[in-house]
Amino acid sequence: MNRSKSAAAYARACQVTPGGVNSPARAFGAVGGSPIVIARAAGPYLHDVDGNRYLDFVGSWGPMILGHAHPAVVEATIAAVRNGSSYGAPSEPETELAELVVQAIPSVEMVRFVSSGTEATMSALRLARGYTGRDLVIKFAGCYHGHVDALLVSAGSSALTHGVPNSPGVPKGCTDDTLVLRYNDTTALRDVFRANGDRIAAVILEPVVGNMGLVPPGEEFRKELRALTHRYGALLIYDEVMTGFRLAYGGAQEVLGDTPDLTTLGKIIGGGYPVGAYGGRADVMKKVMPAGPVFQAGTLSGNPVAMAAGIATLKELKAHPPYERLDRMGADLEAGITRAATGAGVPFRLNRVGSMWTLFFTATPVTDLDSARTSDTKRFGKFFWEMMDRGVYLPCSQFEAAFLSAAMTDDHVTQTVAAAREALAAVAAG
Ligand code: HOZ
Repeated sequence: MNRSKSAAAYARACQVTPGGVNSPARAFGAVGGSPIVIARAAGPYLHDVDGNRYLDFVGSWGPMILGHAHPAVVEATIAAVRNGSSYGAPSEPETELAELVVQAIPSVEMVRFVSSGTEATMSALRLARGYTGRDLVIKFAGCYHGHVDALLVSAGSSALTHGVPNSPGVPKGCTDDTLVLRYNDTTALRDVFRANGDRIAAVILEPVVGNMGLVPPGEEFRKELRALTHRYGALLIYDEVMTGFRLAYGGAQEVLGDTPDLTTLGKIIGGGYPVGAYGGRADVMKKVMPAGPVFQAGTLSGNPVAMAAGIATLKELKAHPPYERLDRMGADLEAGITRAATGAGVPFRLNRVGSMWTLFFTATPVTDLDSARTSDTKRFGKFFWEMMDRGVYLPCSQFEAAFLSAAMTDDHVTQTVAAAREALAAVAAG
């Protein structure tokens, strides 16, 4: 495949932008080579500046569940922008999207829109601390909650991919109140609550992790999280920036049957535009300014064009729920890749929940960051490029989740399995 125009465009970007990208997850640092530069996207496909077409399993890292340039979303945003692109004053689409979110997720009684997932988790954390009057927060190694200072400790996603799970520039004071535990480690959770329970403001986690690769939660772990936070008066925050409206219309918490106190959202609720949100129990949300004393603000929060894209996306998901079909296609993909990897003799674990999945190059069950790190990332890099050469675009890191979109069909799954069969044979050959 000729990627010379992408290489030139990337080299040009590197002159004026650090590392040539506006977010490190895109930089291909973990798989070698330079990123493809995108010219356009439609349905299940990305098209690069060289004219190559790729079946897209990244979907902008999650938002594009309907596929790219879905007609309903395109029409809604064009109509919205004709009415002006930002007001800095209340508008009805903000309330309409809030109502859709509140109807979809029973634990979310009120919601506040922001402009990114990072802002959502940062604000949820401040609110939890303001509400409880406590400072300590528990996070889990390998979970990623955006680039919030207090949570940039043992972080997943591109922080992990690029080897800086604890970034320079984060003052020690910002993370002194952050306790980091192993994901799925119920015993450690009990111990920490026993020692510090009355000082813990919140526990934040991805209820299904996407940011160390896909890692599901254990049943006992989840039950204990809810029980301990209740017992000690701490808030349970589900970071559903990736899983919200992805694993089900009501997110991971619908699938798991859980009721967190606060939920953070992003990605899908913006339909491909910059939107984040945090919401939850009304008594907690009423502490947010101007209803309450906890300050949080944003000029572009509730932006009307982004709201229109979010509304169109959620309405489409509600009218034509793709979740069963996505899960079935995910199961077919899982079965096909499992057969291919077994046939190739490559040690692997394939984790999947609904339309999110990760192929780990390890024989160890992947349940937390340490087990994720047993993956052979060189093999992953080889697999990634072999798939690229066969027109399949996967996340460019072992420590990310891949996403199916509703624009994909059974034929796309069959094509991907065929590509994986060849790619895994090449990986096995070394
Ligand atoms: N939160 C995204 C998935 N892990 C990464 C997106 C980015 O950093 O650009």
